[in-house]
This record gives sequence, C-alpha cells and structure tokens, in this order.
Amino acid sequence: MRCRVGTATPDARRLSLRLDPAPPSAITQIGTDGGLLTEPIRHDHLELAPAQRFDVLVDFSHYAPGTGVTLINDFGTTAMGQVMRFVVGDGRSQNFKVPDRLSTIPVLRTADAIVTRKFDFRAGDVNDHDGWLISQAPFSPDSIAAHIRLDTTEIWQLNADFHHPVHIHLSPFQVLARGSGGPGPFDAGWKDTIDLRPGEQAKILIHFDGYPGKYVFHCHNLEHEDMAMMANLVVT
Ligand SMILES: [Cu+2]
Repeated sequence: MRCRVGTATPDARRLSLRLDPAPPSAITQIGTDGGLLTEPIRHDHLELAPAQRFDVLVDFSHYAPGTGVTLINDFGTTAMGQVMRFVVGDGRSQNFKVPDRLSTIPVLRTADAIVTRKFDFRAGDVNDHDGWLISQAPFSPDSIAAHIRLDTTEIWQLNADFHHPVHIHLSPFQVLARGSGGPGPFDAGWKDTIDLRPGEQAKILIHFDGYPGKYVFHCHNLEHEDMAMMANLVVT
C-alpha cells in the first residue's frame, strides 16, 4: 500500500508555525538551511517541511511580563497543533537591534547555467509494488541520474505530484521560480531542501562546488525516500 504521506503523518510532517498572541514585531527570519540570509525577513508564520531549517529571532520585550505565548502549528491536529509554551518574564529587555545587513550571498545567475535538467517526483511502481520514483526510476546504487562537472552552474526543474521536500547533497542552491512566479516567501537564501507542493513545478539554480564524488538527492519524506525516491549524481 502506498502511503500518501502529507501534512499529518508523523514521519513526513509539514509545519506552519506562528505565535499566539502574535508578537508585535513579527517573527524575524535571519537564517535558513545554508546559513545567514543577506537581510532579515519578517513573517507572521513559517512553513517548513522535513529537513528544512530556519533561524529566527522573536522580540518578547513587547509582551507584558507574565504573558503566556504559544507556538502553534496550524498544520497540526489535536495536541500536535500546540508545539511549545513560553511565559514572558519580567527581566529587563536588552537594547538590541537586528542588523539590516546580515551577510553577503553571491546571486547565482541563469545566464551562467550550462544545462537545465528536469526531474519528476511521482508515485509509481517499484518491483511490482507501489513506490515513489524520480523521473520514473526507482533508486539503484549503480545508476547515475546526473553527470556534472565540478565548478559549473545548472538549472534543475523539479516537478511534483504530491508534497515532496527535495533534498540535494553536496551543494546548496537558490530557488529561481515556483510555477510562473518567483521564489516563495520561505525560499530565501542558500537552501538544501525545497518544499514542493502537489502539482508544483519549481526551478532552482545550483553551483556545484566542493568535492568530486558520488552524491544523492532524494525526497526527505521518510517513507518516500525509503520507497525508492532517491537518485545519484556524480561530480567529476
Ligand atoms: Cu516525497
């Protein structure tokens, strides 16, 4: 039986996090999968999928001492909808301001890409059983889905039939587009995992640096990667 994992299954849980009551200064994102952003981004909530990471700052000094603040997961049901509870103390607040500029990130350019590769993340048969495939192929240790030259830039177009948090080893990437639009509100900075939604098509830019070798990319839903939704890339 194919497991249609999505928002509720424990090993493939997506999160939509917010604070209740909401902080007057919003939730300030300063980092993501691959480190600091170039500048802080203010959110009223954060959506994330398995393997994704966000570094955030919350200024609790705007709450009255004694206020109870709950971290809510709007994708959760029953107890899974409540993640964490804070009680604001009466300590003196620090005089701290988030810098307008956090880091410098080189912007990968479409014009530098030497190839566009397309990968489909879809359900399919694996040895006569229901499974999950990348471009119609189940994972095999010996087959190579992409031969890549070190120190080159590529565009990868990723198509999904369902929720697939696609995780690529070795080199971080930048999200170029989702559908006909630009990157989503949670796509900024160096990513190593993109949260693809059902029926979505996304484009990412990857500069393959680091070390030559054989690496994998895969869906990070546990059941999907265990059911063959993984492939090899080789960098030479
Ligand atoms: Cu998946």
